[in-house]
Amino acid sequence: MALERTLSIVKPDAVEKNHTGAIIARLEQEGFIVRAMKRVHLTRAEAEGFYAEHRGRGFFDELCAFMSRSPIVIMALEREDAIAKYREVIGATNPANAAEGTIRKLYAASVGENAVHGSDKPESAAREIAYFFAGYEVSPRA
Ligand code: DAT
Ligand code: MG
Repeated sequence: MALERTLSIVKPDAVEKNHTGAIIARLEQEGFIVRAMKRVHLTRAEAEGFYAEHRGRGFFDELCAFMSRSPIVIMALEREDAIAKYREVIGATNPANAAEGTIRKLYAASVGENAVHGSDKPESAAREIAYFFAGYEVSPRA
């Protein structure tokens, strides 16, 4: 498996609880390289654009209100098999179903406020990284 990138977000609930550093430390322990990183407070429209695939679902308004509630920390991460490995490390969407020791099991309170985001497939990772980072920020020389 070649090197791959995934888009990671430490969501408002985890940033508010000061878990950002612990989550990044865990990701580094798991072999992820932080290729790009920033802290931003999304507008509602920016959150809606990011989660456009979920528009029309019952939880969409709640999700976008949550994601624009307070700052988030966004990272482009790199490692072998990054997308699948990252989803393994964060655990199931609903923390009640997440395996012991996963980031969501450790830090998330509910399915709506579940501490972290991760891309689900290569096409999503490419779109999501381009949504938040300019090309020069994630270029091979960056
Ligand atoms: P994931 O973040 O694990 O990729 P997803 O893409 O299915 O999960 O959904 C995106 C986010 O939407 C998820 O992290 C939390 C929220 N969400 C999903 N299902 C929900 C539900 N049934 N109730 C409330 N929020 C939900
Ligand atoms: Mg998803």
